Amino acid sequence: MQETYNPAKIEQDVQNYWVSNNTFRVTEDSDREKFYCLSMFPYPSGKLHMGHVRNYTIGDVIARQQRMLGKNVLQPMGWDAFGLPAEGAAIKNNMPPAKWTYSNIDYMRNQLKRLGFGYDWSRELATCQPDYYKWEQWLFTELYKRGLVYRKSAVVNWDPVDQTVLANEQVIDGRGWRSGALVERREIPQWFIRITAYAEELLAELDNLDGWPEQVRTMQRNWIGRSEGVQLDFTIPESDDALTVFTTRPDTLMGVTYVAVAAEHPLALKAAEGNSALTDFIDECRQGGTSEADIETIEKKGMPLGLSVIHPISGEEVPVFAANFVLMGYGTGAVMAVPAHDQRDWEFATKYEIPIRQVIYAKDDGDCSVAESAYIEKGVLKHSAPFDGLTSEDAFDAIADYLKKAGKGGKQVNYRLRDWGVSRQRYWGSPIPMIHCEKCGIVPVPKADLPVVLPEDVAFDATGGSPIKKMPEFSKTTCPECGGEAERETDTFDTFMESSWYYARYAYPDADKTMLDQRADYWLPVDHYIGGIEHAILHLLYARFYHKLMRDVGLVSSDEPIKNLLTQGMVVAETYYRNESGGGKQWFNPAEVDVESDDKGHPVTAVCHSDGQPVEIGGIEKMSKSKNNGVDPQQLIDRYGSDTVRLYTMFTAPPDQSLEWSDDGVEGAHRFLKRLWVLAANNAERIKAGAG
Ligand code: OV8
Ligand code: ZN
Repeated sequence: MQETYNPAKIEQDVQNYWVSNNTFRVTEDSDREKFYCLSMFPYPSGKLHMGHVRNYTIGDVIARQQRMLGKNVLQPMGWDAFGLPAEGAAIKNNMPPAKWTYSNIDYMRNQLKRLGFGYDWSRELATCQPDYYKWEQWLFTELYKRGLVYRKSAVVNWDPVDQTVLANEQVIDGRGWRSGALVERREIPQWFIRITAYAEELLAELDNLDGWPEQVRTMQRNWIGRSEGVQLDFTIPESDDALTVFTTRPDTLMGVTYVAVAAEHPLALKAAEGNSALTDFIDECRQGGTSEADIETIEKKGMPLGLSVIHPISGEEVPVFAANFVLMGYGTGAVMAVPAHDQRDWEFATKYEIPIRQVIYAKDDGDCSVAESAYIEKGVLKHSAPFDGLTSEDAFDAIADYLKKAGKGGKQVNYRLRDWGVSRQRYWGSPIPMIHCEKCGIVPVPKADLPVVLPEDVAFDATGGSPIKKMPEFSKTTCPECGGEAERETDTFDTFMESSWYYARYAYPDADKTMLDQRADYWLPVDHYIGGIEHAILHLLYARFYHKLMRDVGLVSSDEPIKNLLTQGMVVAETYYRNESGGGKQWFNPAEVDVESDDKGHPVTAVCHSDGQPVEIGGIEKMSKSKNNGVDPQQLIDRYGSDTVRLYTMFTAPPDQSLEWSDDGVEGAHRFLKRLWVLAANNAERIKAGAG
């Protein structure tokens, strides 16, 4: 044993030993207790960041402990390889996304190996490989046959200058990321998977996931958002149609003073014919992004359609407004408005001088005035004949019954959860395996013709639009049913499609006959899953949903994919900047500044060492490119070795809490390992004897 600590040599020797002995390779063994330890697989974005190092170190420690307990431990690794960043890089570097992706994978795989994580590399997968995405294409066609997949118009962000659809993250302050043009909302046909058919089960089983943080379960519950309410119809005069709305507060029904519909609502479009002010307003409403956050932050605006609908109980005429905060894709595209008892409605009514009619009063005669703001509490009904005197709770049932008897509505359970829109008008993703035939309509690609392979050798033009949308070699095909000329779907899947089932495919990564086999049932569910809290809702909900879909087509027998979940905390660090003349900020990496700290270790002053001039201290934030406060793990590995980096990340903070970066802490971890090494080297004989 050497006397000085030489991590580069030790780590290399040990890693070579692991490779030649297949130390981490595992097979199914029904005589041993299995343990499946999984860390969220990375996007191959270029190189590892500290968040990855932390995630994978935590996972490796758990895996190692379980191995020491004698279990048959599976710990795999792979690549979440599709997605928008590869397209951005392709445009910037004039390189096809596939090439960029595969070269990043090679670099990052080496980094993971250098960090010494105990992965079974024989199971490695990359989601951009046709033999991987083939199976989600196949599942999609199966779901289509079962009525769980459908196509319907939905709004997208449209860049009128680049003439292309933008992803939500490409819309910045309502403008296109490349062109800077005001983004418009456009409706185009898109593919959906009916996750709402599983809403009840996805919600109910959260109660059994006792190995999950309560916080994550609460977030999923809120996202699914089950609410009990009433659906009811306002009749449209001189028409057979009704305007249907859903409300969780039927007790306030007699206080409705207007109804608001989406700008794209058929009623609004009809009213706009020959009404130029309304047409202009509808056009204006089309501007701005489509995300929920975009809608929440816009200034609420509306315009009367110049028509009324009939209140289902009072028979009064109620004016209809088009409003920019009501979206066609959400519910029925229409909402009843009760300004006295809903704050948003109150503000809207005040702005447009619509009457505010109070119908709920405090039970205890307390203050319930609606002069300054809405009164949103429950209470007792007034001005609501024939329901006067009822409590809100009793009125719920009474009004629901009344509507039911009148054939104008009734109780309904509603979910906030929407069906999962899986089509993206982007290039770097799995092609959606559908064919459009003029004669036969939509025809799924037959299993024998799968996968529909995404062409990898492509060039992007200046607009950044998807190249396969302009490639007849890709889109022209023949109809599997009638043999006539047909068009392929050129949209691709949301990348959450790939990450929703990769955990199962690791059990069976090289299979080419079926999506999964009984090996998946040996390894599943994942015993411990480790990843960032940013995936608390979408990824983890889609993974649960996919698992149930795979169960229902007979591929797995468990109900839930993940037994225990650990959401790791962020890696955070101090930020440093200078104000620029244009109002922006220039951010300095912690490695570029010298800091004076007070006796508690808090930085007091900082100077940039290249020019000796001061920089501002910006506070502690998540390590990120935009604030330039990231510490490159590779530099630390080169300088101290992997064990120092791993030891430091494990000892500095509990896994689920944020880890505040400290260079001194890394030094300390390194000194500790050096001392430990010397201690062991000096006592090598005694240790050997003791162990023997
Ligand atoms: C810093 N491919 C997806 C993904 O998130 C996962 C898939 C299952 C949907 C790092 C950042 C400072 C975690 C992340 C994830 C994993 C892979 C990052 C946590 C945020 N963070 N903390 N500190 N640099 N891929 O490549 O982005 O949540 O668990 O590792 O991350 S990823
Ligand atoms: Zn046909």
